[in-house]
Amino acid sequence: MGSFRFLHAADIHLDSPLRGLTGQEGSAAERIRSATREAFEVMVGRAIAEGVAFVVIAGDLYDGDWRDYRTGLFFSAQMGRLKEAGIPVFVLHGNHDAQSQITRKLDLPGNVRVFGARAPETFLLEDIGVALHGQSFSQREIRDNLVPAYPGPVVGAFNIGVLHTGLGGMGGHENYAPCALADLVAKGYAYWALGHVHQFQILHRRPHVVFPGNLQGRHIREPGAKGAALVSVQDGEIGEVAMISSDVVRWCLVPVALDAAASVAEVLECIRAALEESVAGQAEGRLLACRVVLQGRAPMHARLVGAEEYLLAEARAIALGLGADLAWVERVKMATQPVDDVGVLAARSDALGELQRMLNEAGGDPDLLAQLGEDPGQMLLRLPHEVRADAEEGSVLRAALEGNQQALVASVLPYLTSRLTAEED
Ligand SMILES: [Mn+2]
Repeated sequence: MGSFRFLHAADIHLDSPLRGLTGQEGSAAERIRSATREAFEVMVGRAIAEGVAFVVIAGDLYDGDWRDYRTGLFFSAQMGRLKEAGIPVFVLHGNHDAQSQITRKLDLPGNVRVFGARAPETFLLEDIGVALHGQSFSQREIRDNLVPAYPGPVVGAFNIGVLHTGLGGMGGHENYAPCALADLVAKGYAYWALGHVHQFQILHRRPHVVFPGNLQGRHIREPGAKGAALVSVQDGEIGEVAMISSDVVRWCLVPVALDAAASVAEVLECIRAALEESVAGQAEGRLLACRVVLQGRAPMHARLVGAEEYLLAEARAIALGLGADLAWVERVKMATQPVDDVGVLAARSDALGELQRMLNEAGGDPDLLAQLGEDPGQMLLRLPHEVRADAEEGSVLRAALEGNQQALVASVLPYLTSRLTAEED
């Protein structure tokens, strides 16, 4: 069997927006708008530079139906680059770009082959002895295990299974085309080129089962380097599986401890230092899209709660001041706590203490809690999956989704308290 390298990518979501980055000022705006395209160009350039034998795209090439033909034209142009370099491309469609989701279509360059959706299809690369097996999604929701219908391995070939799957329901991803790792391992293929889960991971070696992750993170829950898998095969045996980065905007959580900040100026200085450190340590030359998280037992807590808009503007100004295209602040999240805890307040004999005791009791009032759960509960059920999956740990929305009315009431406490105890400027 041959020696060659190939590139395995997935979840390109071409032309989908990066969430939370609207309102960007300056030269980085264009970079953010075109990030998924630029990341794809980086990947294609890398495939050509590395001289890969072929490229596999394991689903969700498109984010959904094209707004116009430009998305398809861009893809064709990139495929043309690979065609010139003599590199074939094998494309499988997933839940986002399932047959039923895409109404527009363009004829593709001759080096591109698309896996059919009615049954598994096999493509052979006879010169290097490779067989690729795959089945595209016909519709968005594939709830059956597709693996049993995939054909057995072609004897004497290097067999690759291409599949878009939630596997067993991993990390907030809808469990489409579910299957077990054991199903894949038992199939007799050498490599499973998976897609759908947006995080690079090698789930099994010999045979290899790999998620390459997406090419470009699209929101704060997709932080860090993103890219594709570059796979080396020597005499039919897999050698290295390397992650190559293709992201042009990198998402990053920036925690800022405010325990020692005693003035607004010192708060801003802490934010500046944290942003500088993140750019130096994590950006690797990319534009860093940051979520600043203010935390700690902060003397400035009461002054900061409710000042999110101001803090966001200041944090963005600081980021822009670091230099051109270095950092952008998506959001400033308030997670500080007051130096005095709730118990101290509740013990006070004044009106504030009374409010605190009242709110404490509200959390134990079954009638109030039941009432809180009813109407919003119905509304929450209608939220799209993406919104529900987006609800962060510890957020008010997450508490509401989990029917945790007690946490909802508790979330009101620190806000009211800090508003009522904030000193006037
Ligand atoms: Mn998917």
